[in-house]
Amino acid sequence: MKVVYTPAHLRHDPKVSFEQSGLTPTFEHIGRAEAIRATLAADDRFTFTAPSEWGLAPVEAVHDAGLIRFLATAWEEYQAAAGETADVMPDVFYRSTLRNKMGERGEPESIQARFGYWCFETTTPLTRGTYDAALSAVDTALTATQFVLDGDSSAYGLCRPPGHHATTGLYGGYCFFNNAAVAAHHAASTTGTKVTVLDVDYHHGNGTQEIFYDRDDVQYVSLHGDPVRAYPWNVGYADETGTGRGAGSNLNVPLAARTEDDAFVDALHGAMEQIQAFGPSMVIVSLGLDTFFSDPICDLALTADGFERCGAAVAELGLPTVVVQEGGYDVAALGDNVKRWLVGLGAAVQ
Ligand code: SP5
Ligand code: ZN
Repeated sequence: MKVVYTPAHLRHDPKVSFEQSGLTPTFEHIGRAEAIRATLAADDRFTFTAPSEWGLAPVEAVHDAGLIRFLATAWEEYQAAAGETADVMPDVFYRSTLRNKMGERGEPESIQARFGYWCFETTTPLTRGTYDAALSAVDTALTATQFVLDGDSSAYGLCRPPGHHATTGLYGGYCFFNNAAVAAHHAASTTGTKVTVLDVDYHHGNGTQEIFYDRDDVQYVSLHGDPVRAYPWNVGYADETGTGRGAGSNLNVPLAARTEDDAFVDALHGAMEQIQAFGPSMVIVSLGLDTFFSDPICDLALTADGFERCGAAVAELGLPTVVVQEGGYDVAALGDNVKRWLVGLGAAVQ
């Protein structure tokens, strides 16, 4: 199996974020991707390749031009306005209800206020090289997708930063550009066929859901911790099934705390019936390993064996499959957990 990786992710180097009423070291850090790289590089079933450069057009096809423009220059603008800062986060959020009877005014002028216009929470610091790293993660997902479009049965994009929380016009949840969504749009639009994004990260992929919610060419299917008790709290409920042309092409499966391998694999098989009914030409997996029993910020209870069973279950679909990296924060186990999932899918097969 080809692994698409680039050290460009090292340029996104957050150290501290504001979470649960205090400053904490970031759970999402460079060590995550480096742990995965080291484990896969030591196994000759995986062949490493660098991403090619795709430019901005595939990103512009999915994201608001204003968000892209903001991320491209925000670091420099903030440094010029506020002086040397390492990790930049908003302190005032844009809320449309603030102006209520006065109506929308749109993006504010000051760079401080613009952070709160384009970002939805406080755990996603912007650092000096974040924009370049985020674009390289998109390139990584697109390059893996191209290998599969060109005939490989599967490929893995070691994307960092992750992507599935980024919506059309908002970043957050450690995500800047939605790597899986850019890849899915690229595959669906260039082939004229249907594509499914299957999201098995612990957290609901609110961004991917929002991007495709009214479309009938990309199905979004997600298994995740019930948002009644889990981030991103406001999205990810079972009654969100799509709208307009997209009615019926969104499936959320919220799961109980401490869900174990058997129940998760059962839920995955149930979701796969909906994928078969949709009839995609390709599956893009948003792979989070934060469903692991010892993940520091999540509460499901999967094991490494369970991850291999999940990969094997997805292989039963018999569809070309692109796997893109999302979350997973037990760094000591992360490389092995990714490897087990990919081995289950069929890492030894081209
Ligand atoms: C890509 C991805 O996995 N993003 C996840 C973003 C979650 N960020 C906030 C999580 C807050 C969890 N706090 C739980 C503390 C448990 N002790
Ligand atoms: Zn997650």
